[in-house]
Amino acid sequence: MYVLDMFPYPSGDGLHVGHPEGYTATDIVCRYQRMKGVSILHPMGFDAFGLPAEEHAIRTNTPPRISTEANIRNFVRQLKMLGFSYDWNRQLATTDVGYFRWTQWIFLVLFDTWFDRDQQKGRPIAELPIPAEVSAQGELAVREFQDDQRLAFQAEAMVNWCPALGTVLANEEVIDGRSERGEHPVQRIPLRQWMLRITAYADRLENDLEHLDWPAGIKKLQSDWVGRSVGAEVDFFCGDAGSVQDWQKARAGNSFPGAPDDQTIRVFTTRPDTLFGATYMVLAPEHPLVDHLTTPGQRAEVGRYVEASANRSERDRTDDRRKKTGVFTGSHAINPGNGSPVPVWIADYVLATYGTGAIMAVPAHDDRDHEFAKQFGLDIVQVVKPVNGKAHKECFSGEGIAINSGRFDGMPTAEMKPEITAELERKGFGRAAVNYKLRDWLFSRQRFWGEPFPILHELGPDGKPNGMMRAVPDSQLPVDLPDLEDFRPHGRAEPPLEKAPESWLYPVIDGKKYKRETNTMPQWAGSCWYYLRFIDPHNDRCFVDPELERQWMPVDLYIGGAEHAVLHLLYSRFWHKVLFDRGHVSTPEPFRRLVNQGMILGEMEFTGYRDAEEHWVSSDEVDDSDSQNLKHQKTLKAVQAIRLEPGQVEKQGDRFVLVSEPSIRINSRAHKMSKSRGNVVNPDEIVADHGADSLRLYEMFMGPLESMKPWSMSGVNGVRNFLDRFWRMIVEYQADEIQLHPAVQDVEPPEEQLRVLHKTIRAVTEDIESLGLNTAIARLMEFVNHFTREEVRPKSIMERAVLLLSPLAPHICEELWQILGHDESLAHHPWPEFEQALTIDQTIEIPVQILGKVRGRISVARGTSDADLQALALAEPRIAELLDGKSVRKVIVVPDRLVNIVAN
Ligand code: ANZ
Repeated sequence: MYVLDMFPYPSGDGLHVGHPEGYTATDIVCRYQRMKGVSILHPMGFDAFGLPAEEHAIRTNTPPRISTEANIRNFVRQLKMLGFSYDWNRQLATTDVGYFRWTQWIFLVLFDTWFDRDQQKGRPIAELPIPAEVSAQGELAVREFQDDQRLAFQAEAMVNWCPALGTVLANEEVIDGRSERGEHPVQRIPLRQWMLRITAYADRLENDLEHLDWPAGIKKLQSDWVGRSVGAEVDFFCGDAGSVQDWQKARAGNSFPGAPDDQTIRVFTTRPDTLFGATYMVLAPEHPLVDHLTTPGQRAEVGRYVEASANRSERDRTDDRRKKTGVFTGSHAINPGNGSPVPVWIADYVLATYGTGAIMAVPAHDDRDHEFAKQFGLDIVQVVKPVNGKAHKECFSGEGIAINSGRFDGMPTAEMKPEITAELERKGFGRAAVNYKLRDWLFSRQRFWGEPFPILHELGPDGKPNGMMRAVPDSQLPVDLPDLEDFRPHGRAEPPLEKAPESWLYPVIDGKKYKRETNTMPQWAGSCWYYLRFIDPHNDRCFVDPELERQWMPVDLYIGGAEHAVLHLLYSRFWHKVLFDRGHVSTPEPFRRLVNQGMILGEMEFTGYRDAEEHWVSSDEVDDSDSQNLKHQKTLKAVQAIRLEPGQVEKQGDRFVLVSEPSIRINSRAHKMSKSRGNVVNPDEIVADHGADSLRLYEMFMGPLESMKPWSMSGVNGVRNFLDRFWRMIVEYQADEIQLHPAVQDVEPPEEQLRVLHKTIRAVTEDIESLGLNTAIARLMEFVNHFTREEVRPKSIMERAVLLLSPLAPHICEELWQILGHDESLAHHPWPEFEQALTIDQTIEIPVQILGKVRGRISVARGTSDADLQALALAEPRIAELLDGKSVRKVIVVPDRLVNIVAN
């Protein structure tokens, strides 16, 4: 069984209490499964490239490797302190040269692969069919053709360039035109970048989700991220009014051209059925036809608009709260549905990078178009009405029945979509089309602390790169980072590695001089495949031995935070599929089962008040000036409620409210832990004060693994108390000597006690299997409550209790195991078995019905015969009373379940 944690970024702050949450859960599963005799792979490593190390390096003027390694040492110390049973021989960091050598190798697999759409499969570039006209142009043309098809390719991309940070930023890192870190201005500039063609795998990434045992929410997020949209492409004529008929004639006979010319605006729509309601069109400001279609009178205004939108991020442009802006180009196009001329506008709510970068606007049925049309006084024509009702006055975006649509009137939306698409196809005006939200993955960064690309640029006669590239030969991997005196960014969109020594920058290979690629890979690269390297971490011949890979893959259980729902989990699935297609791994998916741990919030900030009679008062009723008879309390009551009702944290707006009892809503809130709030809990302190087992146990006891829950110091005290009681159930101190408690005796247990034991074994076993770890602990607490009251605690029962607790609290249990007389660790001792019969209650309560209504209950021994059940039911006093004077027609008995009496 392969049990994997999402490996951490080794930040300078050390472990956060959020880390041990998932790590404890997987550790419990591993310890339990080992005791069941299962062979376990449970590794840990570090995702160690990334900005903070580099920024720390710049601030302190030390190479990033030094601080990274110090941070890793601290993380390892903390992880060991918590007793996680990792196989430390497999420890790795993405920054290890011996690791990123293989990250570079996998990059070269991507570089060597093209995607065959017919086979839906990645194949070696050598197998790419070359069109005759390309081969005719010679070797250079062939290589260019191949380079354009590779899964790793270079392209000019609009990027968010932040001069102050000296790097390109992801869209998520830019807020209102400024960098999230430091709030520096960000510009949109075109830059030659490495891209990975993840879009080729869009359908497979979506379809293969179906077979994964992942939370439904994560699957939906991934599916939305891929964002498959089915619809049609439609061409609108936008040339000279006089030549529209020639254009239409040329199109007749099913000739929809591969690319539109400058007389044609091509749009993508998911609602071809609304074509008759398209009253205007919108081009993205970057659309290639903007210049061509702008009339002289509009030129100045259009120019200003295009310039202004260039600096807005996509996220900003599609923010629905922003007022819509746009300008008229002065031109018109012809609606191919009804032949009407429609004005062509440009507006930044249409993105150049989605669909065709142009839309037909249907203001009666699309909210954004509606808002735009209202603002600029454009026509709004209803073409769909609700199935049962009149056409809406405002915007109706649902499906319904066609109106104002010529021969399609009366047709339901679902029927009209394929009908009108087929008609457009016949006329050569359109075709069915699919679009994806997923974009190709911008894969290069202008930073120092990342994996160098194993790519060489050929030099032209002028000594500058001539645009041709080759892979660094396998024998020359890894490409290590050079020693750089100065690795800080410098305000130009140029990577720090440009300042590397000549010998690094211009290697000579096979007698030929090249320039190295100087971008580095993003932090995501190393985490895309670390789970494979864990299987065979020291192999220097290949990235993983195929035999071992087949034995361990796929990962059986992967636990980590939900913040990785899309990027990491999508990127690694993509790489895995490429490796699968190329025969390097044996499974199409890497992670069979995924579980997200819930976020741990800071301690509740208690803002509840009680009046003099101890009644809760809402905080806005509190008059601070008279605090005489009001007590502002951080009471035990609130804290206990968290402990006793795990998961009972309710989200209200942006805060989390705890409901302790149905009638009382305690006014308190918990926030995400952050340095600025000062609510961060340090695991080192918890372990120093309460012990590692208390931290492990508390993290599991807070609530269901997957729920968000607030930290509570009194909760930690609570589990520590439990561990103390567990200890004292078995151990006693006599004059500083630890010895077995006198109640622990080598005797045959009575059945009563065996029943408690076997029920506990069963519950804990089932809870661990289903990751219900909080309830497993609750069951052990009940066990301790029972046995601390017993005068005699048979040793064989105490031993099994220790085994049951051991996956959760291994340190204290190993101690107890020794005290109970064992020399060897319990880690591989067989897990206790339960006897089914002993786990079932002997006396059960059975409902007695009269004519199907429950009228009474009888307590009987399990397995009581039908005849006895019938007799007992009829004799039950309340039933007998109700039956008085009636005649019993029939008695239906379901053994151990129910008795139903038919009487009238
Ligand atoms: C006409 C229409 C009528 C549309 C209607 C919707 C509703 P999804 O589902 O996200 O794929 N669209 C197309 N390309 C666009 C672009 N580059 N920028 C902004 N919007 C674009 O969305 C597809 C719909 O989004 C398309 O269908 C188009 O508007 C718009 F009642 O066309 B629709």
